[in-house]
Amino acid sequence: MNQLNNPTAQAVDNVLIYIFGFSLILLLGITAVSVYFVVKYRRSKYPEPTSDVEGSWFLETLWTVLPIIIVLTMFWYGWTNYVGLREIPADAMEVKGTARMWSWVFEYPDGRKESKLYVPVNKPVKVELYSVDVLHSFFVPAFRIKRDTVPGMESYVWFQAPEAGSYDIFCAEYCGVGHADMTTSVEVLSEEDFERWSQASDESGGEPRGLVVLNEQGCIGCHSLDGSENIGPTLFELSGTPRQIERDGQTIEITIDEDYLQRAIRDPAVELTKGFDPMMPAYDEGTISNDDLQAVVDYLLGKVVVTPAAPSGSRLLEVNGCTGCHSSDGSEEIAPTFKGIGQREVTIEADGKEITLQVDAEYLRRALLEPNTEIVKGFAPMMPAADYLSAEEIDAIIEHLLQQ
Ligand code: HEC
Ligand code: HEC
Ligand SMILES: [Cu+2]
Repeated sequence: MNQLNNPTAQAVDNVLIYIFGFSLILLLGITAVSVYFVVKYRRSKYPEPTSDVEGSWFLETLWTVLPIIIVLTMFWYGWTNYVGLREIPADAMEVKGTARMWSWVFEYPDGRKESKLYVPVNKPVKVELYSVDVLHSFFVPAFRIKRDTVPGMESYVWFQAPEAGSYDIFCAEYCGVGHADMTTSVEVLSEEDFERWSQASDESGGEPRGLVVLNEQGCIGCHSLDGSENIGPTLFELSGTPRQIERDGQTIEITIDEDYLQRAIRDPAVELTKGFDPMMPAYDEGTISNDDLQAVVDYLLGKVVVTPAAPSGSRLLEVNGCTGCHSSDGSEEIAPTFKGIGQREVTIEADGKEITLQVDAEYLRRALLEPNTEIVKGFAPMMPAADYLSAEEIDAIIEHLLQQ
């Protein structure tokens, strides 16, 4: 990988090469001299000691001072580069990285959560590290960064990715069943891609359906949404507004309501808004379905409150680490699989008794919030209580699981 612009990797590599280089020179040099003397002064040639050297101030000083200097340069070089690894550049972007059994979750300042770490290229990124349960260790070999996450303690690393691409993230803690499965990646995006990614309204938010239809059908080409008149009347604040319309050659006054709007879209030529030409095309059911028509009308009447869409269950399972222990393909290494969970009977152990029951919403709620009062038979009580989730998130997960 291109090491330019990869400051953390450069720092570590330089020190490694420096220390390793000196060690190699000393190893080879000392070994060579030893071998040379062993051969030269072998017993068959010199059965008795011949040297009468009393000592040499010069040599003794040299081989004391020189190694001290070399070792001190190693320390100095290592220390200054280590300090560089701990000093965050001022313009660094911050992401919170949380480890849990057995997955990573990355949380952005706007609250967005992802199971992969998305970052822009050539920008310093600070990852604040936390653990909610046991020791884990955040390790990205490509950037030569590794740091333990300790429950109850905050730590951090930083890096700057030199090229767009995907770089492995591992958990380097090996004392437990699942750390080795905690693999994910740093997804380095170009600046434009990252911009697009940040703006992409993920599952939450997004445009109301009515507005989407208005845009898709080209209504906005003739109608404004801000009060200004165009080829057609503005569609701003229509609810309860009086209108002069021409019907059968007569001008009458009406108040805009749902029925009127539906007629205005399905059969625009029948009632013309006074002062406008009959230019609006009719939109039949083949063009705009009844549902979409309703969405448009609701939107125009201001009935649509833009609320974030309900969080999607499958995404919640991923970003909250549930899929780190639970599979959806039927395999059961650490925990029961989610496959078919909505339809099955489960045998649980509670208060020392075994009970078999049908999985339903109530059972799932208990399994999520008090996982250790009823233990699924055959599994260890290792499930963490999901009490850090909001009520809506819990509902969304339960609904999603029941459909599995
Ligand atoms: C080619 C231009 C054009 C397009 C495209 C168009 N309209 Fe119109 N629309 C008009 C004109 C002109 C009028 C006024 C004359 C009339 O009532 O037919 C009008 C009237 C309306 C009215 C009645 C407004 C009022 O204040 O009385 C509604 C509602 C409306 N349009 C909705 C829509 C919707 C929804 C779409 C897209 C599905 C759409 N229009 C597409 C030109 C257009
Ligand atoms: C550390 C691993 C781990 C994590 C993380 C985890 N679980 Fe579990 N889960 C288990 C184990 C082990 C069991 C079975 C033992 C028990 O009942 O406590 C279980 C049981 C369950 C059950 C009951 C399953 C059944 O077959 O009756 C549900 C539902 C469940 N988990 C949902 C979740 C959800 C949702 C999340 C994420 C918010 C999650 N789990 C996170 C380990 C985990
Ligand atoms: Cu781990």
